[in-house]
Amino acid sequence: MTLLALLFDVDGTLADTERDGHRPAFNQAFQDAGLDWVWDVALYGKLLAVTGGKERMKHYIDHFRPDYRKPDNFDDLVADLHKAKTRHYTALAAQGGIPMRPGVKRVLNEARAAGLRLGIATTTTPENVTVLLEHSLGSGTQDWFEVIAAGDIVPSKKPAPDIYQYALEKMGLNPADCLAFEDSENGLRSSLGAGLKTLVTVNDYTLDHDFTGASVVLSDLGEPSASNRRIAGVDLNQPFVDVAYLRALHQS
Ligand code: XBP
Ligand code: MG
Repeated sequence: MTLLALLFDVDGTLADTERDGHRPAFNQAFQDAGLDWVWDVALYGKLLAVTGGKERMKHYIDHFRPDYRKPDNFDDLVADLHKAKTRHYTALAAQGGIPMRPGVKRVLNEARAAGLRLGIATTTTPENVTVLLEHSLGSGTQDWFEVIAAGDIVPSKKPAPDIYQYALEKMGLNPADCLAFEDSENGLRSSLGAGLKTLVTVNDYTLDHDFTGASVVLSDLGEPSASNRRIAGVDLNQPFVDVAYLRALHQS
């Protein structure tokens, strides 16, 4: 079994986008529309149980706002709010305000140099990904990824395996020849469901998620100058992730 490709989640994995990116963008859209919907840091953590921004807004109304009377055109309202939210998010990302997580840029560069193929499988809106890559990873970096599988391109979002299966199919790859990178339980259920060995890097929102089935759970990818921490899974006795580490993890 040779490692041929790496498939990456975006939100929480490539960058810490949720708390200071998506969350304020939702709040700004709600405020623009004159709604009294306010998602603080703690509430947003609960809402992250549901992937997809439109799905998350509906979940919020159904489970947290029994007082709210839905208008007849509620689905249209949610769609409009989501468009506004995407404008706010992409404006923020275009300022380069959302940095890549430790080790991400280095591992991507090393993987490219080693001839590994790269893809993306995310539930977020496609333009969120391209703007983030362009401004936080670097100009032209979206071309590093053969496929950017994102958003409503599949009917069922994570934890369903559909988005990973879509990416694998577009790249003509067998799951056994790939590794997935995730940060959340929903993401892990999705990647495992598609048959992918998965490396998890946690963040503040996902620390206490159930990562049963992950090959390894790490604090982050680490850097040669800044070791990461292994939280669970196989111990390869290496203080940061590089291509040799990924090949060994894939074999393990
Ligand atoms: C990401 C998501 C997305 C983003 C918001 O999950 O759940 O909904 O929070 O993006 P994952 P949109 O990292 O598992 O892919 O508002 O564009 O949906
Ligand atoms: Mg994620």
